[in-house]
Amino acid sequence: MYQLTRNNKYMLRVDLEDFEGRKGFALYSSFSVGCECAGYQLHVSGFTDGGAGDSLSGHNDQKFSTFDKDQDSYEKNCAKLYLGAFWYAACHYANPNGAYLWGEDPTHHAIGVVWSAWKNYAVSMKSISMKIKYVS
Ligand SMILES: [Ca+2]
Repeated sequence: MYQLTRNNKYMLRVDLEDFEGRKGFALYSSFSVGCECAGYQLHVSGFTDGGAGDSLSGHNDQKFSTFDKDQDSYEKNCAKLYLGAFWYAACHYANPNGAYLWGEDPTHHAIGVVWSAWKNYAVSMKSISMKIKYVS
């Protein structure tokens, strides 16, 4: 992703669908990912609401954290706490790589496929996709 986005400008579209068949999206006019040397840092800005709200701007400038590489700003490992891998801050507003929970499941806080601005932290999405498009 770094090689792809480092020299050119890309926009990002995040499409979401819940288990009731409702759909929403979020657009970002600028998206890029930094090099491994900088922890694959996320750069995202220019939000436009497509009904799903903004759950990604809060992750801007964060490094990518996984089970085996904690690069988030929280004292614990956000990837382990929320069963995902993402540009966690301390920890998340969205958790696209979280556990697939088939809708609402508050058993364990925020471990699902969460897009909190739209459905809060207890609801897991049926689908989420993040697509980038070349701008210039
Ligand atoms: Ca941490």
